[in-house]
Amino acid sequence: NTVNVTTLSNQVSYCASKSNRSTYEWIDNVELGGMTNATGDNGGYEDFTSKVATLAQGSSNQMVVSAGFRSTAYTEHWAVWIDFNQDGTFADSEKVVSGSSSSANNLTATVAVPANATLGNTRMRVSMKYNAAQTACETFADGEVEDYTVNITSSSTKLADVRSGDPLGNEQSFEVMAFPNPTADFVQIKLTSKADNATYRIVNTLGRVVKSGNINEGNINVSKLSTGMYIINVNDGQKSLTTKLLKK
Ligand SMILES: [Ca+2]
Ligand SMILES: [Ca+2]
Ligand SMILES: [Ca+2]
Repeated sequence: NTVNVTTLSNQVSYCASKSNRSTYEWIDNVELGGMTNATGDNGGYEDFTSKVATLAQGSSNQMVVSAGFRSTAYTEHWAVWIDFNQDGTFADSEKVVSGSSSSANNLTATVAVPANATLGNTRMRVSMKYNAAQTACETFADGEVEDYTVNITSSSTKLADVRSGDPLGNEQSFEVMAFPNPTADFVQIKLTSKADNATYRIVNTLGRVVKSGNINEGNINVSKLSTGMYIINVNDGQKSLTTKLLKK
């Protein structure tokens, strides 16, 4: 009798991660290790593990990521993990890229491969989340997640390609801010998103709109409002953003 034994060496499964909405922002480009993948809105998650980036143990590699925006550009937080020890989990130490930007340009970052990374094919997760930093297994509101394959090789036969782009930075992230706050007479409303024609409504605790207009008008006179707490609701043409205002 013959017994055939099949060894499932790389049959690890990974946690799920996705966004619930990618209508307004999505990942539109990923480049690493000879692999390039320009895409559109993939519905919050896409399995691109048929795409393989080749990286050598101990090497330093230029990576490109890029956001696509429907119209308004928002601050997006980026994170990239590579499962270097092929154990099926993305450890904190396997996070190779992190940062934030509201640029739609190609953004560059450097990916360092440990000298003891396990050889062969493994998983890379590229995550872009609106307005806050993400974890590797998170389902979040807005943004996109794409999974790829990375082939770890023992030696580098060529230098890593040098891609053009802007360095991925660390942009401060808030949706909407009112200042000064508290205020007695005037307030200004500031967004991190680059909306051209955002409108605001100031709503009292009874839910009544006491003032409204376009945020580009500059100083908003609130001197006639009663003292107390208000909600400022901003519509940037796509999303509804809120913050609180205390009237002195
Ligand atoms: Ca995409
Ligand atoms: Ca791992
Ligand atoms: Ca882009």
